[in-house]
Amino acid sequence: MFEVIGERINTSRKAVQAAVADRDADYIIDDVKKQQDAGAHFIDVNAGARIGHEFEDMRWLINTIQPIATVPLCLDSPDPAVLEMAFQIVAKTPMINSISLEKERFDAMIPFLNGKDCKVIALCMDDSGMPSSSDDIVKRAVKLVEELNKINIKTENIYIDPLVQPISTDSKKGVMVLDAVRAIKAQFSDVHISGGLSNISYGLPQRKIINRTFVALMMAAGMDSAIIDPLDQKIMATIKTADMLLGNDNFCGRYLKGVRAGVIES
Ligand code: THG
Repeated sequence: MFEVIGERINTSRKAVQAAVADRDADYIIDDVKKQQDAGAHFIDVNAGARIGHEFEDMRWLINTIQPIATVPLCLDSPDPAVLEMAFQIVAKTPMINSISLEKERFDAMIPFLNGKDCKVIALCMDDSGMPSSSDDIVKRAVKLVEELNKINIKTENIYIDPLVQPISTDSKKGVMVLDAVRAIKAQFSDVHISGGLSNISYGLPQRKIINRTFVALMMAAGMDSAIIDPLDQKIMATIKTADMLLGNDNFCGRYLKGVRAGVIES
């Protein structure tokens, strides 16, 4: 089954930034409840946007969300100190977002992750920057799986983020990542593929139709999780429908439930 990571608790969003600055717990609680009701399997929490406040903002957000969270959190920070603090105060084993192959980040994250029994998002990013070919994405994914396996993170707990790039800059950026996902899944059938999708449509008009068409294509290639807005009913309907069509919905049960709930319509 496809896993939705709800992206809304992120201080890069203006309303969330204001709520965090004002310590408006009601706003945050209401938003998380809506994401859970809409079917989020994880709630991403990113407090990175208020420079100099990330540690305290992250602690406040987690303490605010924790009492009403019915799903695990996805702790979204590049800073191992922030992640360690957050890891200590969550009730359910979280997902860690993220590790990459950038040397400084990698060297700081490996000791943090060593021995932890949690899910990890691993970015196909290294010190040379974004991947520039399908092969490049695959090589980085292989390296990430090997390195994480070495510190006893099981392949089934690894979520590779292939790093989607704007198709407006190069018409092959879509097939580049789709080919990579197929190759990664051919090599590691147990690994998950996740990440943000909206970069694909950057620079183009009517972005949401691009994003939700792309998620269906990515799912056919092997993506089984994504960081999205679960309150976007159209992308959620596309995901549920694609999951059914790919054979992941016994007796079309979740599809039919979505139709009866009024969240899937033609
Ligand atoms: N991969 C991984 N983690 C990630 C990302 C990724 N974490 C952060 C980000 N990308 C995914 N999360 C968000 C959260 C919110 C928004 C986009 C991605 C968002 N953006 C509005 C926009 O761009 O128009 C902001 C509008 C507003 O201010 O409300 O909402 O790729 N592993």
